[in-house]
Amino acid sequence: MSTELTRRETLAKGLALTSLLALVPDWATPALAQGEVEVPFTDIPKNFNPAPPGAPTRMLDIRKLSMVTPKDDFFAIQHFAQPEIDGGAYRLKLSGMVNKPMELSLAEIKVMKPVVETAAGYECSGNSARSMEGLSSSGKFSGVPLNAVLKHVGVHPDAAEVVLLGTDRGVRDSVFRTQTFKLNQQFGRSLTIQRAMKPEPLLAYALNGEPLTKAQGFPLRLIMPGWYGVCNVKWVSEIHLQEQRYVGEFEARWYRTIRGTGGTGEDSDGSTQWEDNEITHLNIKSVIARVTKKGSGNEITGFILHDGSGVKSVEVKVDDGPWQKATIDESGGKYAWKLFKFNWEGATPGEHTIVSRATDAAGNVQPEAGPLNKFKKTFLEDNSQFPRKVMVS
Ligand SMILES: Nc1nc2c(c(=O)[nH]1)N[C@H]1C(S)=C(S)[C@@H](COP(=O)(O)O)O[C@H]1N2
Ligand SMILES: [Mo]
Repeated sequence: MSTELTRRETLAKGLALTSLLALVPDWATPALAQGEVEVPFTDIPKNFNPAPPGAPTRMLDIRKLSMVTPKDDFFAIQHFAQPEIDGGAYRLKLSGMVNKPMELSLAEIKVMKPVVETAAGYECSGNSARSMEGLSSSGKFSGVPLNAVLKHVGVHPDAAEVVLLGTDRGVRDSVFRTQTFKLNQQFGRSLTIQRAMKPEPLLAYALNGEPLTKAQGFPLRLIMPGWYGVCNVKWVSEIHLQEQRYVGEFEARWYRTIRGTGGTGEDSDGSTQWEDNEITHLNIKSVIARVTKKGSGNEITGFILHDGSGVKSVEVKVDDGPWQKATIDESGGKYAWKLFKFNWEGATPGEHTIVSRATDAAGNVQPEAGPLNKFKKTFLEDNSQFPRKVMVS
């Protein structure tokens, strides 16, 4: 009883953040493939609804896991109302330290070369167990590399920062020392010119071969493969080049993680160095998404979010058993999420706890929540292991 309450309270707190608390029916069971029998999770809060009809925020029901997330299941989240943009009237403004300031129509952008398709898997940096890890998806984005557009307009030699501004804006509290201001702010994120000129950043106009929907940033968005969702600016209206650093709300204030290195991670002992960490590359994370009956055993399936630099292993642990290697499916491409499977033999009837952990090529091991929380003070970038409870019949 009390555990249930605690979990609900935690969930409510987390969801308040994204204004997602929906008191609607149970989390519907996803369609199973022919002959597939679900081994149900017992840890999904009763009132948890990942996609309330008409709600601007949508989570993926992770039990519907597939290598390519269908466009209507793709998660969606943003800070302001989703702007309605007329594709015909749309113009992308290129301003600031460019040789030829200009405005490009969607048709002009769509004929630019090269046309690149990149499969990219990402999550919101606020994704965690509180949202049942559903603020994540992986899809095939196509568009034109940002560097092609920048070369087209010509970059001034002193330009150091590429600012991408969304059409969306709204009134937000801005805190300066002891003062709070109500300011009308536009969503914006920036990249250094070095990062912007790399081949990966993509100005995407399509997802899975279809034009972006309004929720996905129609008509044009940035995709930073291997980075957290916040970097993927939707509804891009202007790209502005400047010499000084961009310090907008969503760059310099909101999307920072307070992280420690060294020592024990306790504030008081003085040996841990604390710093504000910019939210960029995805931290290695694996999540168990579904369990099904398979022959005499059960099959555990999940996904891995990563920064594209390689995943060394994923392991699964059942109850107090040993860590055992799972099989990784990397067929989605370098920056797509990876899937994993584990054959769970000899499961006894009753409730079990199963958990996964991934290790990336650099040797970073997905941490347990306890140790992670000692070194990370803010809630963003929670890549902790997510133990799940299932009922075997
Ligand atoms: N213009 C704009 N782009 C935005 C945001 C926003 O509020 N405005 N939110 C960001 C955040 S926090 C995330 S996690 C991703 C979500 O991308 P998705 O809705 O396509 O899944 O969009 C990013 N791009
Ligand atoms: Mo996000």
